[in-house]
Amino acid sequence: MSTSPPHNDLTYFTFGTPNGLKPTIVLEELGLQYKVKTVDITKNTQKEEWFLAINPNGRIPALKDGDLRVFESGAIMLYLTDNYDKDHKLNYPHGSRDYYEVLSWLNWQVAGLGPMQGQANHFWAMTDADSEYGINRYVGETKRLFDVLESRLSKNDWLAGTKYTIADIASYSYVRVAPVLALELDTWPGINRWAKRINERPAVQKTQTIPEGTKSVEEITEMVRSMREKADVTRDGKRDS
Ligand SMILES: N[C@@H](CCC(=O)N[C@@H](CS)C(=O)NCC(=O)O)C(=O)O
Repeated sequence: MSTSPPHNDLTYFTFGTPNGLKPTIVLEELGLQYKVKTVDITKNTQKEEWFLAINPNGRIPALKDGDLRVFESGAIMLYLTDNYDKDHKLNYPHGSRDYYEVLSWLNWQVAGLGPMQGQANHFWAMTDADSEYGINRYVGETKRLFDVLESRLSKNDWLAGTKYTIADIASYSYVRVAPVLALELDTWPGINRWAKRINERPAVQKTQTIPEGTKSVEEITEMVRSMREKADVTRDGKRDS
C-alpha cells in the first residue's frame, strides 16, 4: 500500500498491561473498528520473529493499519488521533499551543512515569535480588512523579488545556495500577478525582476486558502481593545462608 494513511484496516497487538491499555482506550473512545491480536508476554510471544517485524523492540503494544506499522504506545496514540480524530475529541489541532501541551505531558509519561513506575514494580516484587536500594529509588521517584501530576490536577481538571486528551489517557493507565505498589490514591486528591472521572467513562469501562483474559487491578494487586511474598522468602533465605 503506497497511499498515505489512514487505511481503515486496523489490527492492534496488545496484552493486559498499562502500555497496552493506552491505545485501547483511544481506539474505544474514537469508536473505531479494529481487530485485536493478543501477544502473550508471559509466553514471550513478543520476541517471536513475526512480531519483531512489527516492533523491532519486542514489546507490546504495536499497531498495523494495512501494511503500515506503528510501535511505542505514545506513537500509536498520536497515529490514531492524527488519522482518525478529525473532530479533535482526544487531542488539539496540530501545531496549536494546547497540542504542544499534550505532547509535553505525553512525553513526560512515556519517558518518565512509565519507566520509573515499571522499575518500581520490578524491584517491588519481581526480583529476589536484595533490592531495598532499587525499591527506595524507583518507588520514591514514582511518588515524586505523582506529586508532579498532583501539582497540575489539584488546580485543573485535565492535564493539557481544558479537555480530556491522550495525555490524560497515558498517565491514567499507570495511575490506576498504583495499588500494586501499595500507593493510596487518596494521598493525591487531585489525581484521585481525575482518575475516578476517567474510570467512569463508558469507553474506559469497556477496555477492562480487552484483550480477552485481562486481569482486574484487584487481581493484579493480589498477584503482585504474592510474588512479593515469594521474593521476600527467597531474599531472606539468601541472607540466612
Ligand atoms: N516504551 C514502550 C514500553 C513497552 C513495554 O514496556 N511493554 C511491556 C508491557 S507493558 C512488554 O512488552 N514487556 C515484555 C518484555 O519486556 O519483553 C511503550 O510505551 O510502548
